[in-house]
Amino acid sequence: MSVTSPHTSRRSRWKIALGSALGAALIAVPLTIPASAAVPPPPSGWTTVFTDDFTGAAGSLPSSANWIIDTGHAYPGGPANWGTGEIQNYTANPANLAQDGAGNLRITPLRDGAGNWTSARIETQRTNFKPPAGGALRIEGRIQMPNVTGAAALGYWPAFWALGSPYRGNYWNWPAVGEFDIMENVNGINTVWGVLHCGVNPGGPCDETTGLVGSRTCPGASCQSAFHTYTFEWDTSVSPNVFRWLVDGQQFHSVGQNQVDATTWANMTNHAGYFVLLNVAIGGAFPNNNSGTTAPGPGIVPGHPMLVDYVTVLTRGGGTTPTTPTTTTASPGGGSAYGTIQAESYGQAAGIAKQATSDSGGGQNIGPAGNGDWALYPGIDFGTQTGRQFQARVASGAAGGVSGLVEVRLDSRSNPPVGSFAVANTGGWQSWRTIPANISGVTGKHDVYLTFTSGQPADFVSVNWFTFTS
Ligand SMILES: [Ca+2]
Repeated sequence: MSVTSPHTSRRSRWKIALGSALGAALIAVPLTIPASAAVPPPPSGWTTVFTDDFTGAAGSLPSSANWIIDTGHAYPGGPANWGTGEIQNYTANPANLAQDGAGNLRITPLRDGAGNWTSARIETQRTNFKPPAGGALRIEGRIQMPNVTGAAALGYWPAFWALGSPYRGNYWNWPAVGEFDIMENVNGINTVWGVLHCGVNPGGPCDETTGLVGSRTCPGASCQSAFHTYTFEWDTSVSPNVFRWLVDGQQFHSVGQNQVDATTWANMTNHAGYFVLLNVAIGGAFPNNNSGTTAPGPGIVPGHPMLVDYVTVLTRGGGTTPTTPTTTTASPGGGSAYGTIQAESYGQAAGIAKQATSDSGGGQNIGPAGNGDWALYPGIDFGTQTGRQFQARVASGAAGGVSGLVEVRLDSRSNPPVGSFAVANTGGWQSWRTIPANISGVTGKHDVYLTFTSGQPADFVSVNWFTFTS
């Protein structure tokens, strides 16, 4: 998925086949590949860092601890039509997005009686998927594309992909932050496209808005008629470093570090990492350019889901970098989660300074903060309503390529974050913006920790205040 301007060059691989295909009878063909499989154990030397097997109850949404559900026609403040010209409205309706009770997630495009399209798009809460230093990262999904071809498929655009973490909350820094299209497909063609987007748009080292593209037909059964395993690897254990794209274990595309300039490579690899997305778009630049028509075509048939058996992320090699913060004094804290919580009101903190803020409202902010720093706000009350979003007022004068995560954890710094967002330079250490992030539903009273995580040693964020909404 190119996220800003329309693709211009991925065109004319396929012409609409009107006629004979339309008259063909529907024939039920038994699947020879299991519809759902357990996530395979990590190969020797690899460690699983994220996995979702989508084994929830039929009709249930995917885990909110793992996934953010994107809705509407754009990110708040982001490019219209998700930057691609796609026409559908994304929803959190189980008709568009649900586990099937048989081990798969289904993303189903639908069209209502007025001709309006809906579908779904999700992205991982985590934005820090990257290889450990000197190691490798693997992002893998077992997916069956919407099982529809020909004129009935003209306008379908399923995708399994990843975006650089600084995109979240900014939305205007593409393609410098990097985009890995692990699996893209349009118009029901028996082809998987793998794409790297990077650098500047248009043109640049990644030939935007096309990107650096590889493709092939699916091995064995078609991409549409069967599950296939789509894999992306980022290998820093070899020189030059390399990105690889595979389908069913067969490599079909690669881009080496020596194929782009050093600054471009650094800008897409030196931030906190990537988040993973799954969606089925309808219409937009890629299906248009590929067909030479305006998608969706008149013969499109809604209701064919993309099935996702699992998504898993693995790393190999490198070492972990434990953080060993030191604490300062405690205070009683308390207060409502839904009021404005001044960042400098923390009870305990590590690596945090208070300073006068020039943000509206004045007072103080905390920071700059960097990897391993944290602040504790004890006894924050979410009450009986369910807190589902976190917003923080942040600023960053971090150097180019430096970014990190602002994370919310409850009751212990060793608990996994309930939500997070990525921050890179906002224009200066007193250039403030409010960034939202979903959190998994929270009720009751908790000790709230803000924790700061980055792959770089430099400080990356200051915080003026934060709040929660239900
Ligand atoms: Ca599964």
